[in-house]
Amino acid sequence: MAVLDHISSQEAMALENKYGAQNYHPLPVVLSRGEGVHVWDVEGKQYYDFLSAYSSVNQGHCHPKIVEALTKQSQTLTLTSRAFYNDMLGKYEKYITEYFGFDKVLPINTGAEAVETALKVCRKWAYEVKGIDTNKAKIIVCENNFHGRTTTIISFSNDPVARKNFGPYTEGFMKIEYNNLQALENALESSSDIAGFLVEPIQGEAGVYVPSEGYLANAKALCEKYNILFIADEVQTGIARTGRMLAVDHENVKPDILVLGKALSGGIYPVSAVLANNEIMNVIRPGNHGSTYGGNPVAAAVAIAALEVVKEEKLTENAEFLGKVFRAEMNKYIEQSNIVKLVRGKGLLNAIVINDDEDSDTAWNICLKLRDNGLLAKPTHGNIIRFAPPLVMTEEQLLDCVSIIIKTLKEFEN
Ligand code: IF1
Repeated sequence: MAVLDHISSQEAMALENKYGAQNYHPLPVVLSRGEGVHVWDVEGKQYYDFLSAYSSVNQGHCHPKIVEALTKQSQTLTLTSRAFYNDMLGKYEKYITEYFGFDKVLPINTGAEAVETALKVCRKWAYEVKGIDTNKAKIIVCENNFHGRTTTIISFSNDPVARKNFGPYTEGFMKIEYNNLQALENALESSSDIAGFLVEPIQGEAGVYVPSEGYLANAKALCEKYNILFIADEVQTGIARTGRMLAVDHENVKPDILVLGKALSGGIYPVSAVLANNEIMNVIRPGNHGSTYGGNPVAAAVAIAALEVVKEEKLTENAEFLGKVFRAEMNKYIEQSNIVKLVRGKGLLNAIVINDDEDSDTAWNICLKLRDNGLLAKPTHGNIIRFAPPLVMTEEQLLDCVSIIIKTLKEFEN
């Protein structure tokens, strides 16, 4: 078989199972094309994408403007490394810092790398600006967090699957309950060696867990009171997903360090970024941090286009509007449903909680049926299904999706 020959779903899955490390458990569907809110499998069946590559494809699959930026730049100059200047990076840095209102950006590739970058910046700030004794700095994180898969990040995860047998772990983190301001204040009072508070404005992996109103604003105020950095991991919630440009905008919070990834490229290329003002970012000097591909010209061109699309197509407003429609329609159904307990979320980052145990396979089976009915979603835990379609969806398409979801759920009512 020539490598590029057409293959069936069965053949494609068999190849992945045989030759790929088994670090995922994908839903059995093999995709070969995407456009806007749709993807198609190798047999030509069309689906609505309700995962959007974990909120990366906010701008829709293969957005022509972003693809054009990629194509054009990739025919001109792709990678110089940061050993030299390139003519795209500065333009991008000006664009993204003005877009989000920070003095400086540190460009990098993936979400986990961006979180690592933020942690390093925070620690260096703690020693050089705040004045914490060498190697004493602590960063507060939340229970049930998801910030990526590197050794340091899994060191402060409490998911046994993510961390077991990957030790020894990185020190210097304190874990507190999410959505608990008292726990945050207690932690802040417990030590003068605290450098930062790393938080997801909505916990994604935990099942789209939205904190109480005021949590983020009050947490930020506490951080200010104790002179520690508020680090917002907006890798999943950022870039219009929750009906605001950033999820912290719902509470008018300005993070000290902002972490972005995923939709920063619209799913076209791995692009992530850490933004902060000078008094923080200036602790980073040549040689302190970097990555061969970070800030490459293709990434710069793609990210500018991806951010332009968000504004040009008013994706923030669309996510806010469609999210309300989605939850209202789902709530009407849930009133008379035995199988769905509730829907929660903000904008187009939502989840339904299935009325079954965490270790049941009901959510998985519902996702298989949704697939058969033309809509792709993935369970998180055994009883939660995340719904995060591209933000370029129309109201008519969303209502079509709602009817697919409800029709499917009805097959599971008892
Ligand atoms: C996988 C979840 C989503 C993230 C936040 C950093 C990262 C992520 C808030 C790291 C990544 C992903 C990775 C993905 C599954 C996924 C996920 F279910 F695990 F929680 F989106 F919902 N901060 N989230 O959500 O970014 O290094 O992956 O670019 O396959 O592990 P990355």
